[in-house]
Amino acid sequence: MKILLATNNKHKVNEIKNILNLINLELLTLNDLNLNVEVEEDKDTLNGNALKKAEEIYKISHLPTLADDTGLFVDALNGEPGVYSSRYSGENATYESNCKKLLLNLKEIPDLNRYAHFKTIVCYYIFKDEYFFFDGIMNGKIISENRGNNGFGYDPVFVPDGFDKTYAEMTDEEKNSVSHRGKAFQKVKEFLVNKIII
Ligand code: ITT
Repeated sequence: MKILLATNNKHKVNEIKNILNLINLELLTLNDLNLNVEVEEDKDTLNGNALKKAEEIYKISHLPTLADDTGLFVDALNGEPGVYSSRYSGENATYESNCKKLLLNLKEIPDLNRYAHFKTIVCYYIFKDEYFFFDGIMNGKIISENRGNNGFGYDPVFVPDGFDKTYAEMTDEEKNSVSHRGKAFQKVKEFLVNKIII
């Protein structure tokens, strides 16, 4: 069985491939199909963006498609950057500039109050108008400086609950075993194994 991953993010592709390592499943990327598509994430919910990405890519590829949308929700900032995590520091935002802005905005917030969570919504778009959602959340804290070189995005500033290292100080396997995306795609994996029998 073939499933297309609707993402241009190479880090995500690696994370997802490590989880959905099923014998009868061929996971294709946009790159594999030479699809140079950028879907605008203009919805105000993770579900809305995940569905939009999966549906638009399905319409082009006619393949069952998986898309995820993820956000970092910081309590002391009323849930910011949330759905707008990728462009938190503006149109030309980079991972570095986003982390920098986040740390700046949390400068006055004491350690005890730096709670945050990552949330992932995955949309699995199977046929026209037939799709399913899966979610994954990881709670943690935002530290006051970048630590670690692995991963991407806000990984260097996020310490998941139960650990004293950031996502960026973990190996891919460690991050996957506890992360928001790891949890959501484990649910996808169970769904594929149990319902579709691949
Ligand atoms: P797509 O092509 O799949 O849309 P993206 O990089 O735009 O890839 P998202 O919209 O899902 O990814 O995520 C929005 C931002 O949230 C992303 O740019 C990162 O800054 C951050 N983010 C997402 N997942 C993350 C993770 O696992 N660790 C750290 N930051 C993450």
